[in-house]
Amino acid sequence: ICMNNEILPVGTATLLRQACDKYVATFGREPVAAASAPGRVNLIGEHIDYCEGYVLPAALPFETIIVGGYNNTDSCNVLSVMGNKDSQISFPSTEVAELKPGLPSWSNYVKGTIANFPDPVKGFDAVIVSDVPVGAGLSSSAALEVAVFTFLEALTGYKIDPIQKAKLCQKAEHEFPGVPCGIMDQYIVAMGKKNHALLIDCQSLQATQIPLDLGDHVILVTNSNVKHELTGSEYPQRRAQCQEAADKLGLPSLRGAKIEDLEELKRLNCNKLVIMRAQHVIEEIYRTSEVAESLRRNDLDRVGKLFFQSHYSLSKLMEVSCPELDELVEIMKDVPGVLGARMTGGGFGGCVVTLVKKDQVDNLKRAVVENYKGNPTFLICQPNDGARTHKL
Ligand code: GAF
Repeated sequence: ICMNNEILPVGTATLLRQACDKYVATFGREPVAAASAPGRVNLIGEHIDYCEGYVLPAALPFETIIVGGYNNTDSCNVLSVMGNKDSQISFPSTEVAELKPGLPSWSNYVKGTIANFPDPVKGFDAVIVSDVPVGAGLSSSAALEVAVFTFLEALTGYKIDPIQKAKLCQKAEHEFPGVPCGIMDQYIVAMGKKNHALLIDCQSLQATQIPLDLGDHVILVTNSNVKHELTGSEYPQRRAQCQEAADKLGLPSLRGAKIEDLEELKRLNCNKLVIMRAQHVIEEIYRTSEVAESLRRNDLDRVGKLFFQSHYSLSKLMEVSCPELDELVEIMKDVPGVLGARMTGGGFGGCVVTLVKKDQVDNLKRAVVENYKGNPTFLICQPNDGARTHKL
């Protein structure tokens, strides 16, 4: 649903009904199990999860929903109605262990998750629907993995601790789509809390709930609607560079590094790019804790300043921004009521998060629509609960 360039969530009840109707029409029976998992937006702590630092994401009211049931055969049939074209995959339940990545690309998230589900799966039919924007850096992939996993829990009755669930879904993403992601997306998608962001310690995997009660301010998410290809090799490269810095310092990860260590890296003749990545990570870990602290104190001015700093660091040191995201932040920084803005997610396209006064949101949108060269869309971040099952 799109009004004035604003994307509104379809709503759980409507998505569930769509999925159930499609299931009945396709498989000729009523579904018996249903699960959902949301998209997410990261407030700060970017390119930090794989360095074992702090991240601060929130789950969104956009969801991926799966309904289905056993079919008394040994065939697994999954129909996706994401996007405007239906697409179905089928494979024998006896060959789950032999599943391999391949086309269509959405099926990798499904197959990877089924292959990593700890309990044997019997033949089933399922339908997937979603209103999580795809390719926007809002974690449609983690939403799909965690939704599939939660659906399998509902179907089989095999329950698992949500941290383990997040880890298995992360493993699925490493093995099938082949993205060496950190734990942030699967964690927040599995464990998000309504009206809260989670300050996740990616080392201990413990999280603190931070109420996102912003008074007369809101977090606006602006989708640049660009996705640069070429990103395939960039993400693993950043991860490797951060690990190289940690290795040079004799540390398991950059979590343990301090600002002074940058001098040590220079002294060790470390590659310049590696030092830039390390500087981003070390400073961003501090910024993330400080944003959580400032939110608790209700010091939104400080939160905004840290958002801008984070963006410049991602753009200049980590080099994961792109002209369109930089342009959006530049436009936004001069709009009244904007306290801070930064790119969010993996980068090279996707979205900007902006902390802005509620009564200036329309003004901000106008400024963006008039000045941004692309086609922006907007959504308001209203934090949602993480994955859950639904009674049918
Ligand atoms: C992507 C990854 F999947 C996350 O693990 C995280 O590293 C993020 O990029 C950057 O913060 O979403």
